[in-house]
Amino acid sequence: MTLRVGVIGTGMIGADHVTRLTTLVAGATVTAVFDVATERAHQVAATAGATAHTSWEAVVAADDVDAVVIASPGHLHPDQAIACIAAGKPVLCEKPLATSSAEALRVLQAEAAAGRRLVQLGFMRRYDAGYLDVKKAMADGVIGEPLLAHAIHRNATVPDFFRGEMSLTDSLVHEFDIFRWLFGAEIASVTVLPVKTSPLAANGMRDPQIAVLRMAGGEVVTVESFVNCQYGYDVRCEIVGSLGTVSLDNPRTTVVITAGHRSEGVPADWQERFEPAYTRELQTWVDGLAVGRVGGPSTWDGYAATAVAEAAVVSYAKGEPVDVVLADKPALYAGED
Ligand code: NAD
Ligand code: ISE
Repeated sequence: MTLRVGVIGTGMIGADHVTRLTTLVAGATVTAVFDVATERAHQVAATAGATAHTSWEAVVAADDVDAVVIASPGHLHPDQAIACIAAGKPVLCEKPLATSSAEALRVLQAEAAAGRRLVQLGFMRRYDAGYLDVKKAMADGVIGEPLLAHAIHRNATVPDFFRGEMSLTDSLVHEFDIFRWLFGAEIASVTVLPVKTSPLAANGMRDPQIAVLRMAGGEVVTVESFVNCQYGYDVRCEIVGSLGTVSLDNPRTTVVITAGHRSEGVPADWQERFEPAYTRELQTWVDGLAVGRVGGPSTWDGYAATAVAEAAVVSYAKGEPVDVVLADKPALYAGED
């Protein structure tokens, strides 16, 4: 049976998800979309043969929508995800789950009260071949006992709507999730260190920044965030263990060697770098729903990552370490990885 999907938000990633669901993912079709940018919504709907609705609530309620993708701005995700839960419709909600831990907790409580998982978070890095290899190497003991990690997350530039704290709440939220997943532990505290600001930092942002994460198991992760680095999209990490290290580099591209120079490409943006991961994420979601299963990054993961981002914003303001305090984990999420 074909999964009929409604998409809320047809901006950059929403439109990409419509294209993927329409052309790359098996077993799904897009039947409904909504965006406050009406013209854009109609254009995207036309590419998929979908109906452009007049509200996001109408997408959730539509009889020809079995499941929903939320790709609107982060502060709208809680109300939209809770409406999907209330309608009993599975939802793939783009990150972040919310822009505050209190809002994220509202979604968590709604899903826990429903008694079954309906929400998967769009932490697509968990579907990236490179991160999966790193996780396997750590689990297989190849590097001995993992002790610490270094990571970088650089964007060439940011969209106009990007402001102040979004490098922590919208970009580094990926690292907050991926290191919880790699180390299999919560983040206990976060410190954001001021760095000399780039003269090319957009919108008055403090950019770059360094975040230091202390995992509950004692491991430490340093993460550089640099969202106006100019030269391309660059996401890397190295896990240091008691016997060696395992690294995630940019995917291999063509190498050109001429006249004493060796050069290779850098991905332009997240679309290029993580395209296979987005498609695998959506295919896994669709395949799971075909057998009545919701898996992948959960509402708990979305809540925990949002709580770390919130603590990072406080640390950014205070210039000191801030503990991450989490609510009790509902039984619904016990034993999930
Ligand atoms: P965008 O601004 O390009 O798109 C957001 C869209 O939502 C816009 O078209 C806007 O008009 C629309 N919108 C605004 N209010 C709305 C409403 N009430 N209902 C429905 N739509 C509404 O931004 P984007 O980069 O596509 O980001 C969208 C979300 O996806 C964000 O939460 C972002 O963090 C996330 N995202 C995730 C990844 C990833 O790697 N997983 C990458 C990019 C964006
Ligand atoms: C964007 O929203 C994403 O999620 C990208 O993966 C990330 O690299 C970028 O910094 C965010 O703005």
